[in-house]
Amino acid sequence: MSNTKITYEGPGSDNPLSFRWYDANKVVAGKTMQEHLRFACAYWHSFCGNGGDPFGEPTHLFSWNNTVDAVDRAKAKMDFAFDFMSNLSLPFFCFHDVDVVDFTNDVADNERRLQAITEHARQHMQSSGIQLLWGTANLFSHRRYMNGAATNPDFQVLAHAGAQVKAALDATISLGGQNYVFWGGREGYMSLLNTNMKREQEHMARFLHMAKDYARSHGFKGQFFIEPKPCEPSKHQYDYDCATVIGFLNQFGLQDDFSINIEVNHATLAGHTFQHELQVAADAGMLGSIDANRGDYQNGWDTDQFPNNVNELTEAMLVILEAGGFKGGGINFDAKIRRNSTDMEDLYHAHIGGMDTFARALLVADAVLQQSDYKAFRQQRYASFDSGNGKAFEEGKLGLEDLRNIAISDGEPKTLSGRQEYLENLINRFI
Ligand code: XUL
Ligand code: CO
Repeated sequence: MSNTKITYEGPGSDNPLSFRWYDANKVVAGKTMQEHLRFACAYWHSFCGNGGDPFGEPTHLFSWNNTVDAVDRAKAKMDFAFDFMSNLSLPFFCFHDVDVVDFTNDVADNERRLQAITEHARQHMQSSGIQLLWGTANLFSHRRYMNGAATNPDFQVLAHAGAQVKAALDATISLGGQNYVFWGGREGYMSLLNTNMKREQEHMARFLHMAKDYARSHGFKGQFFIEPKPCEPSKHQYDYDCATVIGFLNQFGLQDDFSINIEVNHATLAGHTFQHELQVAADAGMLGSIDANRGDYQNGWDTDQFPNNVNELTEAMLVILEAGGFKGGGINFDAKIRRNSTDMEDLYHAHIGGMDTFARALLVADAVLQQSDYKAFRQQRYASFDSGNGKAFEEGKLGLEDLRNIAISDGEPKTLSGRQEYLENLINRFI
């Protein structure tokens, strides 16, 4: 597969190794598809995920795993990764520190390893043109983080988290990374009986300020993203959903530097639709980036499957387009092929499917916005606030007694349909 360049062949193609909808340079709503979508490959799933699950050993066996030296092994993996991403014309990638090179318990040795692989990444980035959408530190896999990282009750664990974030920020900055992500998988608790929630959250805020101050003083101009998730692996995670994160950022003075990276399957685990979470973030001016995947309707955990539902993604693209796009971010495929998808072709099919589904959703959403009365209907629904007493209410010119008097003088409101089925049909009309 190493020289298989995937190209756009159009909807009529029967070639499974081609794009039917993603046409990178096609202009939609004033920008190319590539500029709108800013696709990124998630290093951890595509090049580290081995298909193992709690019940079974790895099924995805990579040749580089036989290389003994850690940095050489990491380089072999990276050579493959850039080949793969180039074949798919993926413009960005995202990584955790431990995805790109294996870590030990030795802080200084880990820094050395990360610097070595960062140099290798720089060469690949220069020759391929692929850029870093965001970097991050894995503060949840090592056993020392079992009680949290920045929220750990033991300061020495927090110090280790700081060392890792410093090194990951150094790598991100030196590679020209556009953003930096914090996903707090273990920043939460398993039992409130042993947890001081207030103190832990204050520690997290202090830690985030330290990271931000360090990065800013080392020239980092990008956005920091918090990635909400309600649970798993912790029973309760502090970054539960977008609304919770927005409250936290505002409470601790982090709102100017941080916005949100919204993951589809995390939204649904929180009991929300993905588009709900997008809208909450957009309304707060914090729609930073997205982790694209999908969950499974029949179970309640993070299955991280590749996106394939045009209808749902069209609702998401409507929010993204109306918000004016992402605040520095893009669409990172935080998704994995199934345990029994064991051929390299499967990884290609997965990304092609995800990219095509988003491209098609973009086209449909743009058509809904441009060619239907979707926008006009939504505006008209609130028309009673555009003039008269409704306008006076919005401007803060009425009191509660005024509402009472208007209720009497203007009588019983008309019954006004929300037209949900009509609007749902609009999406199908343009698919
Ligand atoms: C876990 C998850 C992470 C973050 C980065 O559910 O989504 O991979 O995206 O740490
Ligand atoms: Co994610």
